Amino acid sequence: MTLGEPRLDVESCESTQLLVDTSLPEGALVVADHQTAGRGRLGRSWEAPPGTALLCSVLLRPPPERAAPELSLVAGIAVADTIERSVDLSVQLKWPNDVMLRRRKVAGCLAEARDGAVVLGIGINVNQTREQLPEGAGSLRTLTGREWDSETLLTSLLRDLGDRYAAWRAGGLDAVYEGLGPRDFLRGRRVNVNGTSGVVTKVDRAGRLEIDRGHGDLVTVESGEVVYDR
Ligand code: BT5
Repeated sequence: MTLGEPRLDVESCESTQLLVDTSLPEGALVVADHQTAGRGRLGRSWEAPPGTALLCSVLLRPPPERAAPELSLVAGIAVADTIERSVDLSVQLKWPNDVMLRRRKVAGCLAEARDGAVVLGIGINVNQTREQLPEGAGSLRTLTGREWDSETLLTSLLRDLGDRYAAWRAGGLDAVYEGLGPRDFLRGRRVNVNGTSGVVTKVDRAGRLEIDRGHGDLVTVESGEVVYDR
């Protein structure tokens, strides 16, 4: 599926998520150089100095039989595809929506339902210096030692997201699982999610986190905040 048409480019906005007009066709894109109130999940913020990051939102209309929250995982897979091909380093996905490179968060994805559609936001740290990044974060620049062109990354991202989204539409998470399972950052790590503690065994084919509470006592978690041992 082709994503990115029509496209709106802005220098500055509160959040690209708010600029997506949900009456536009599927694939509509908003790209910003800077956000004054970039959003993460659960009311958190997403920060990047002007001109340093790839910040975009895409309008999607998933079919009713698909679980729309899975789109943040689908987006993470596409971001990982793009970064791996561009920088030639392997990328991990930290459930549910963080993209990790060399154990640092290099991108985040946010799927928000609006007017019966989904506004999918993606932020990739591209050219921030270490001083410009929050604790625990990395950028392609800090992690590879050179600067990267955001527009080239965006072209690649739209293609990868279009491919992964089309596969997911047709076959659900199972159809893109090979891009998720092997990249699982949390597998084997001791975590606490919403009060459940144990060792992560996997992200399952329904997109849930499976945790071993000890001696094979497995539980699955649909959503939540992961605290993990580094
Ligand atoms: C996310 O939320 O990771 C989803 C981020 C989505 C951002 C994109 S940018 C384009 C579009 N427009 C928006 O307004 N949003 C989307 P979450 O898992 O809640 O992570 C947020 C947390 O990550 C914050 O509380 C910080 O601790 C941390 N953080 C903030 N800015 C960051 C950055 N640039 N890099 C890495 N971590 C960051």
